[in-house]
Amino acid sequence: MKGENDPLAAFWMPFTANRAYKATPRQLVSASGMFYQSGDGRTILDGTSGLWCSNAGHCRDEITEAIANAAATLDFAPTFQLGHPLPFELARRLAALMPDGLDRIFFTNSGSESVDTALKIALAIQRAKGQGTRTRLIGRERGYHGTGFGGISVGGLVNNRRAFGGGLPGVDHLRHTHDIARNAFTRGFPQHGAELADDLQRLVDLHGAETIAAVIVEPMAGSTGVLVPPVGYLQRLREICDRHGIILIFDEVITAFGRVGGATAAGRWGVTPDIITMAKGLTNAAVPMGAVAVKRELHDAVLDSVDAGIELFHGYTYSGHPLASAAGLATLDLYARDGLFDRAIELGGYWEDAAHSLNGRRHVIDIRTIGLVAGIELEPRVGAPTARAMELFHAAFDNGLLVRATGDIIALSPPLIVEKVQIDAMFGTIADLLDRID
Ligand code: PXG
Ligand code: PLP
Repeated sequence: MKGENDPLAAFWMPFTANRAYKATPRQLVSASGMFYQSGDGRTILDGTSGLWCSNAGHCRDEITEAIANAAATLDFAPTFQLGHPLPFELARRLAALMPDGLDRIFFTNSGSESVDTALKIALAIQRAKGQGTRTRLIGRERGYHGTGFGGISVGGLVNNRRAFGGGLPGVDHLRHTHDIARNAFTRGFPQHGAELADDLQRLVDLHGAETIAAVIVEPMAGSTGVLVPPVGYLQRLREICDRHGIILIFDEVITAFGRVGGATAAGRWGVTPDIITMAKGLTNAAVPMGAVAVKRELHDAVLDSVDAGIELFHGYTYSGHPLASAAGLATLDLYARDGLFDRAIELGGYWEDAAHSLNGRRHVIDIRTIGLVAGIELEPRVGAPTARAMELFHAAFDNGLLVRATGDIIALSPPLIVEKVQIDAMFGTIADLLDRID
């Protein structure tokens, strides 16, 4: 705007307190491996893989080169009624990493688009199977499924919903599984709470199975503050879905690509959903891309439901974009070559011990760990919930460490290339800051 002299004003930043940020801007200007460089010339250890996404570490040469080659060879080509080689190849590679049977892949550009795509595919599947009365979608309290209208409807975070009207009709929610009273300071899966999956049976009894298309949950809820599923919980959800013809969607936007060990949480934890959503680590976040994996027989039901013509009226201009596909292929190569899906398994014990060493520190009311993820829950400051974690986030950044703050929880999810000394540095910095922050 004419006369405006704040160079930061024009960018309306996502999920940001814009006025506060612009009063004290903190910027990242370059990255390599485990580290960012800040605008004021400091080195910042990345404790969060960016936003849970740069799983192989930053600016990996193999990925950068693949993107550059793709850009110079075929900058863009439509995938509506045409095609180009890379997404076919990436889909095949991705299908091979998915749990058995989930080998049909739809490409999107983000986690939010993957969620909306998965919900629409679930509705299309039910209709194709002659179950057109099944239009209800079930999410879970404290769930995060991105910011599309579908995602916020099934999501369970009140701030993400309340400004935006009623959302999709006919949505209901399971209760969340967070229970500090019974499960505080658990390592791995909490013992208590499998019975919360019976909420799905309660909703079936309330609404009738013939109205319910799908249930969507994060196998581990990340954004809301690292909620690890209770022992047996996901298995029980699977059983109830099977009993009632409900499609089970795992939102693996965070958990896929090595975060909890293995290619997916579904594979690692031995519970197979019907649909998996992914994004983030798929391309190491170097180019935006998401994907949805669907069980072949469910995909086939949709294809077989029309005699000729388009089977699914859905897609994005950039579905299977050449640069993203190239980045995805290079990323999967890197994960395989360097054994990165094993890192969370190899380092899990060390990580867990390091995180739980904060047990007993001031303000800490719970610590949760799984794979290469940790959630450190702080006692909310009286009269100012979330302020303490936000202060710690800023102080950590100023002390050379990037963490995530969500509510009163500090979340950590470093690149899978993290070394033990860096793990020590992360929890050491946090320990010092906990002593210093009121
Ligand atoms: N589903 C899940 C489970 C997610 O974690 C999305 C969908 C949406 O993805 P996109 O690509 O549309 O943002 C996510 C994203 C955080 C944080 O700090 C988490 C996400 C995004 C930004 C911040 O926890 N998760
Ligand atoms: N809005 C308009 C006017 C469009 O023409 C299109 C795509 O052609 C879209 C939105 C959707 O964009 P995208 O395919 O990138 O999601």
